[in-house]
Amino acid sequence: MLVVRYFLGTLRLNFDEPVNATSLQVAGSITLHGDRSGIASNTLQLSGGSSSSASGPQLLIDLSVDDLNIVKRFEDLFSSSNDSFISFTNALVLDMNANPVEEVLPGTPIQTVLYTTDTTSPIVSSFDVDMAADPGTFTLHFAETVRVASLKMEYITLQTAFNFSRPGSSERLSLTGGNVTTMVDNTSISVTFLKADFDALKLKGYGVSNSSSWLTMDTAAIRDMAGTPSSPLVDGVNALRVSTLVLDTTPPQVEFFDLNMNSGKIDLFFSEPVDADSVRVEHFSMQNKLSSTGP
Ligand SMILES: [Ca+2]
Ligand SMILES: [Ca+2]
Repeated sequence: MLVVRYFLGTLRLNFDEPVNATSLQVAGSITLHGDRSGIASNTLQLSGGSSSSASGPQLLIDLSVDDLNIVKRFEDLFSSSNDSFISFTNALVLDMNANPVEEVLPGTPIQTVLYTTDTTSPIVSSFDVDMAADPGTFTLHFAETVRVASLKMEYITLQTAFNFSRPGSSERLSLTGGNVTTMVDNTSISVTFLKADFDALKLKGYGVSNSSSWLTMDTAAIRDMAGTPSSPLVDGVNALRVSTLVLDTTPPQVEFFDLNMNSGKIDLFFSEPVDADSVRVEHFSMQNKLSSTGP
């Protein structure tokens, strides 16, 4: 008699007699199956896992982070008790007299009797910003697989200090949009800024240094594969500083200019925001043909 229980990435195996915990061999022994036939594509042979259980009739096995994130990418593998089956070889574990466990063949896997869903909120563990591209990009990293399509851009606020609310000169911008470039549900998600947001961030001095690049997020900015909403990153509490920042080292370019002979004004239009204080008019020259030296 054997009972499987899957709980937040932990398999609980109940045996009909005590087993020797030191003989446990998870990698290559256990296969997870998404259906009773055990032959469908929604299967995963575990590549690892660990247990701190003592010898006895029950073993708790923590799936490896890699295996768990693969499981979460499936829609139909260990998402409920209906698609939670396992098989294992007799290399899995020995009893107290060194007899191997009776194997359960892949064609007749056993079903979990109790399934507990993933109720742990995903949380951003780190984030990166690239200010060199135009528009730039940012990447959010999570400890678990998240559902890419659930990202709500307007729940994300970038700010130039840990604590925006404290009196000072910090600035912030809540994103109005952005283009997710990550196609498959994963533990990281990359987004290209909207050009308008990106230019506004530059004007606010965001992304000039690590200490001027912070992230805050409202609750439920994204959801994990079980639909559990993400935890917030709160201004002045757990706002997150950028990990890897690529600075803007690309020169601004003049895209076009207007000349008004009545007012005597020239308007210059650049590819990105420029610092008005840095303009040096004496470096401008005007000429009446394409080449000043040509015919
Ligand atoms: Ca979760
Ligand atoms: Ca630039």
